[in-house]
Amino acid sequence: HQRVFSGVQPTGNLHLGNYLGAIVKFVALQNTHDCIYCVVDLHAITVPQDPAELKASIRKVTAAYLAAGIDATKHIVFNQSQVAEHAELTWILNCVARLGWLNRMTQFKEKAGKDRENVSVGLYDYPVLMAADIHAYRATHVPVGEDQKQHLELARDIAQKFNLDFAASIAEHGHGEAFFPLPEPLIQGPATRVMSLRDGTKKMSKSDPSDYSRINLDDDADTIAQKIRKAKTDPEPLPSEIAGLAGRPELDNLVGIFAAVNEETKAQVLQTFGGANFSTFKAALVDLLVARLAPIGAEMSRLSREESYIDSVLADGSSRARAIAAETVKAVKDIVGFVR
Ligand code: AQP
Repeated sequence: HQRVFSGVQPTGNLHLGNYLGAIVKFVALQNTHDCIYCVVDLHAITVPQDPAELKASIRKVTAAYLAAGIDATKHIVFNQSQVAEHAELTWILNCVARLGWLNRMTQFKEKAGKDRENVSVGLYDYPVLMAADIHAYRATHVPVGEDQKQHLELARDIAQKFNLDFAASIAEHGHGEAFFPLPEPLIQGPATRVMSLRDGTKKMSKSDPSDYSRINLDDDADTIAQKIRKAKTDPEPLPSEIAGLAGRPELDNLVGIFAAVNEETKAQVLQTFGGANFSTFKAALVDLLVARLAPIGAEMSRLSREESYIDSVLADGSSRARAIAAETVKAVKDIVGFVR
């Protein structure tokens, strides 16, 4: 049985990186898989959050999921904190994961920065909570951006160690040779790592202080046009071969964005625009982005006035998610040897 799980943190405005790296894939997978899409609010509080803003962000990410085309009736959309099994399974997996594995996580090193003594224990444990998210549903496929690849590998290592450590008990309880599947990361296409519009070496991110570094999903047409016009570039025209993107990270990024939105390869984009100057290419990119994002932004703004509807989607999704996660946690407790 194939099951997809993924999530987005409610930590601010969703941007084009989240959209192309993750949400577009969430939408496509609905045709072939059972999908569970989570708003990972427990992950969000690994760094300080204002309570009122957190609540608004949870609803906003939910609205973005629905506006982008996720069907919450055929699949499951919910927020993590409403399913206690995520936290419960995290504890058990904390006792499977090794300190040495977590010490190698580069996202922790980046986010903790120099103030390592002063970040939350939760920030350090973030990848184990992510493993629990996936394993609570025994998910087989996880669509994510490139930046989450290392965390996915950790989730596989945890599953594998659990399966090995408890192999006898797993068999004894009728689960065969392995209890947790090793989840496959789905990281494909020309925009698995969308970069800042101001600096082609930095990832586009919610926490970048400059709003000009990113396109938000609910930016209006004028804002999108202005941000793309101001996006950093170089003075040369576009190359017609992919090799010509080397050493031009800002150009590479814009070509990747164009390719992802237009559902073609970077090589195809360069066949069309090779030799063109930036103003021509940027104008075409603006048209493409506006056509794609305007309906999503409009629907997000409509849904922002439907708070009780959003909350009911999350409540319904949470109860369906809980039913699956509860079965997993019961089985895990039996395997580990708890009395219940
Ligand atoms: N720049 C990106 N390009 C491609 N994919 C991206 N993702 C994030 N940024 C990019 C993918 O979006 C999904 C949800 O991300 P998240 O919100 O859970 O985590 P994040 O990576 O912490 O997002 P940000 O914007 O970078 O937030 P801050 O600034 O707080 O660190 C994930 O699948 C992620 O890979």
